[in-house]
Amino acid sequence: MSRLLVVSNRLPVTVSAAQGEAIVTPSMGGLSTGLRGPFERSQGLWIGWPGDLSKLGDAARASALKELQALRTLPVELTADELRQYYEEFANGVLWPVFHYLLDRIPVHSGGWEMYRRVNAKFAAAVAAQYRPGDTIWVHDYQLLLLPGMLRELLPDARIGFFLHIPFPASEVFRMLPWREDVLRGMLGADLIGFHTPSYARNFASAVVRLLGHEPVVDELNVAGRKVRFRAFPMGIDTETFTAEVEPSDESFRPRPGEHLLLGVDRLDYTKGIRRRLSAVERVLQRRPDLRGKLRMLQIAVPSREKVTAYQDYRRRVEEMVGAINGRCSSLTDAPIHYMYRGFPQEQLIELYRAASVMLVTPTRDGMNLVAKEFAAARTDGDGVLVLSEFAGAAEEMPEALQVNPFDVDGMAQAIEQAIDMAEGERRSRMAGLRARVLRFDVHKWTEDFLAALTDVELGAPALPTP
Ligand code: ADQ
Repeated sequence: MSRLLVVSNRLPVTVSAAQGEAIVTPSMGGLSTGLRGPFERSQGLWIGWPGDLSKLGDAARASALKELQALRTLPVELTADELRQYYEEFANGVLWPVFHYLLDRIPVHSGGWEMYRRVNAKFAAAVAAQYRPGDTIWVHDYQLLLLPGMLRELLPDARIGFFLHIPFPASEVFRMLPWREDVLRGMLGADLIGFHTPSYARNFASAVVRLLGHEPVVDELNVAGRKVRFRAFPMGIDTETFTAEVEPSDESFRPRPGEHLLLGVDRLDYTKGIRRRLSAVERVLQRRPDLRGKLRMLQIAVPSREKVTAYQDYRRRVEEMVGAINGRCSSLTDAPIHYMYRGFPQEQLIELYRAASVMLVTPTRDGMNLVAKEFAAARTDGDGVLVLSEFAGAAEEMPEALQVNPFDVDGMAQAIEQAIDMAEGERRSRMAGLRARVLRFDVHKWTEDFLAALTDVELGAPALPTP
């Protein structure tokens, strides 16, 4: 079996310091769970940034490096300046808004490109130093768009896969990026390029035709005599985790009799549509006095990219809005919006998914959105309603959700009312459809399909989760 080299901006472990000691904790992300099987079987290696090791003393640092090695991870250390320009300024400051169609968030002076290129080259050198003929390299996400091209130059015969976890925008939007040709050429260094949905793959094909003049034949391109394939591989979740029984936590949330719990769970990111969602909930409260005191919205926002100004601003605006709505709609005993700015242990998230009457997933754009899938998987009781933005990649596979346009706040409010009023029979039949697909196309199947396509093993017809 070919050894798997996984490359991502972050390693699947977090290094922290406590009383002078380094603590290395594996993180529980979907990606690391999905890759665990092939990674272990192939005795693979994961290459990425380990977090800031600079504050560790010599002994703690040496022990952290030893532990990372034992976990078969290879740290690419980045200086504070590299991190600021490559990650914060360019990847999160420029690429993230362009790829999510948020053109007014693109800074007037987009900085960081040169450093983005240099850090991608640093990753390329780290990968090339580890590479042995026969290895399979799988590069992840928008922080490393140039890496496949750089690797192709260093390792002309390597088998390289690339997966983009965020949307690939329409070519009309993509071409606004000043470095558009370099980015496409970087991606085309791969043998196989994966996207979450067929529409992103089509957008990519159209950008390649328009900007580089390569004509694809179905899902294949010929780039200087080399075959490059691109296709949708919709990512799934670790269903075993989300269908498991969980012990009630100390902090269990129990809706009062007759109370409807509306739930939002997101990274605090301006693409997640949290403000529009809150506004829709307020609209429901205004239109339906009968629901006052019976409707509670729980919004959990996990802190994210706190050093980026746009995220600090967005957090402030969300928090002001929570305060304003509660100021207008609370009674002496009740506030309708319950907001928490922190991460939650997975078991508690599962409990909340199970307690919710309605799950609100309303991003203005989202590559996939795994929360929508986690909610469906967690509903082992077969009940609960998902309100889902049509601009989340997940919408293409989840037609049984109540799909909404987050730019139409009134329409969203109507969908929330429809969800609250929905008869049990309809709730169950919609949920059964959602669950069947989520459980079948899980993260292990995603990994298996991508790696099978990358290693050219034919598994029969591509198994896309078509509704
Ligand atoms: P994200 O933008 O981070 O991922 P998403 O797919 O929803 O978005 O994944 C978020 C993950 O964080 C989920 O697994 C969720 O359980 C967890 N999470 C959210 N809030 C939390 C909280 N308060 N506490 C603890 N955990 C929390 C990017 C893209 C997505 C794409 C994924 C995978 O932006 O579109 O689906 O990668 O490719």
